[in-house]
Amino acid sequence: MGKVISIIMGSRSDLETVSETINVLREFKVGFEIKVLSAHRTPKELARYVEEAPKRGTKIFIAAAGGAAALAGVVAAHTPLPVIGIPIETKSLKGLDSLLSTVQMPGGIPVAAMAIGKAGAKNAALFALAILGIFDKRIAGKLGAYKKSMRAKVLSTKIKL
Ligand code: RP5
Repeated sequence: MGKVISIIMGSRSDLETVSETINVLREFKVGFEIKVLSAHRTPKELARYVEEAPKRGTKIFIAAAGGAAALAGVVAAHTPLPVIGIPIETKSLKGLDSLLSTVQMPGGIPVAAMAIGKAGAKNAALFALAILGIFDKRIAGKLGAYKKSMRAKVLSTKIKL
């Protein structure tokens, strides 16, 4: 299958959050590549990377950034492939800044914006897998099993008061 998912982080400081994405992709044995590139600090290199990644096998981009988080939108501006955005939780505004910057895209340039922080990072991987699962029975089957085990875990919860 190769490295079908490309993860881009605005900064190395985003890695703690993005490790949630990586863990899920590893669990599902789906190949990915990961790169630090910023919409503001390295705009030209970002555009080049997004344009060249599909030649190496990228089918879906996941972009994680915090603050004035232009990253996912700029990635989407440079590719027709699906782009999933992770708004990183920030110290100053708790990630509301990142969320709004990621989700409020102009018509014509869609970004699938996830929740702020680690839940969003986990869901970015699961959402990418759901897209791949449309065409890949192995992934669809594993996703089904993942949800089944989550359901079983919730239903087996005992509360002792
Ligand atoms: C964003 O600015 C990055 O995605 C990161 O979340 C935030 C802060 O970056 P650093 O100053 O920690 O490098 O572009």
